[in-house]
Amino acid sequence: MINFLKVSDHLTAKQKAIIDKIISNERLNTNEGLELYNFDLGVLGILADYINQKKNNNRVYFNKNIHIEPTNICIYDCKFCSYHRKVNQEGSWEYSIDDILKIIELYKNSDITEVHIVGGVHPHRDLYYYGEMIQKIKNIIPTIHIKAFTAVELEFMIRKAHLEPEEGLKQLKDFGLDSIPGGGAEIFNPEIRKQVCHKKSTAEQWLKIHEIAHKLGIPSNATMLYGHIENYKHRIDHLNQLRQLQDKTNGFNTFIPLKYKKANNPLTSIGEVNTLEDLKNFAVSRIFLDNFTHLKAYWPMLGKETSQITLSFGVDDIDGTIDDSTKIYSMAGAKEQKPTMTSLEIIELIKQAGKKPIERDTNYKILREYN
Ligand code: V47
Ligand code: SF4
Repeated sequence: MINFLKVSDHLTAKQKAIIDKIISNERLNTNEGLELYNFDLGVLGILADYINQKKNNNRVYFNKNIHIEPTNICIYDCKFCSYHRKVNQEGSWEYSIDDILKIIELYKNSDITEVHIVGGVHPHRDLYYYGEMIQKIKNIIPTIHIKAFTAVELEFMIRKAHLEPEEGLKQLKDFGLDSIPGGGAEIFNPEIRKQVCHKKSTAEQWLKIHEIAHKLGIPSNATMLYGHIENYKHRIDHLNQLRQLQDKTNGFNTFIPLKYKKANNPLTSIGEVNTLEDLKNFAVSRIFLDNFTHLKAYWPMLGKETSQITLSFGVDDIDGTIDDSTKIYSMAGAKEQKPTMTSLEIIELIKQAGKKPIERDTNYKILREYN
């Protein structure tokens, strides 16, 4: 399948050399990674699919989860964020621990395997508050996997509790934290960070939290917010820093490119990148991140149709059934305003793409295969 590309007249010598490296399983350097963005989209798709098939065969994973956003109150004011509010500002909300436990009670006898908890960085809530929250969730459903708090939320709640990151993460693990979601990474480049999220955790802090978590046996995900003011160089630099940490720890489960959505935030006027750009970005990520097994398309944001197409561009995971409404994207104009998909719908969507649906747990243990 790949060999015909070697003789294609449409490829430059540089591109042919890159394809040779991919076929021989050699790592691409950052210049070669950058060159990937100049490839024809069809060629990129074939290369990304080739790598994905080697890593995951025809499998496409999903899980059964719920998302809870405890609050949109946040001390930061990221320019791409449509969701954050200050304390007492109109449109702010905060669920109490009891409110959250009432939601959890609804799922006591269901077959969800994961609770994903991400929200704003509340000025008055520290590690002990969130520790109590996750401990009480586990009291209600002891087998549930708690994937909670971005590195940015963690960095603040641990600092507020006057602890060092390692001690803080140890305590959260004891409270019941099982893994860490990938948010807060945005784009690691300091100049871009200064312009879009200048006050919050630095790239170094984000990477350090994940590194320590991995050392403590807490796996995590990684994200990249793309399609705003960054350029391709910033994206490859971001992927490279993730690849370096993964070499060191092997603690990342999956990489999730997050497409910037433009509604109701200060960056609105720059608009959104198109679907072809999304597909290119998924394919480049799949090819460059040779030490990540999984690549996730987050369907509530991309929409069901685009997510289905990404399955031919290196993606092997389309997240979960997400049995509630997550506001961080709907407020930014995400495709799915009320994101729910039943397992049957997800299975059908994967099968239509010619792939094999697999229900997984958070750490990619296979729970059920569908033919
Ligand atoms: O860090 C905020 C992003 C992230 C916008 O680990 C936006 O499985 C697009 O952590 N347009 C938080 N994105 C979400 C997150 C997450 C989501 C899905 C799966 C997982 C996982 C983690 O949301 C933030 C930021 O990058 N975000 N505003 C926006 N306007
Ligand atoms: Fe706060 Fe997260 Fe929004 Fe930034 S993206 S303002 S940290 S809620």
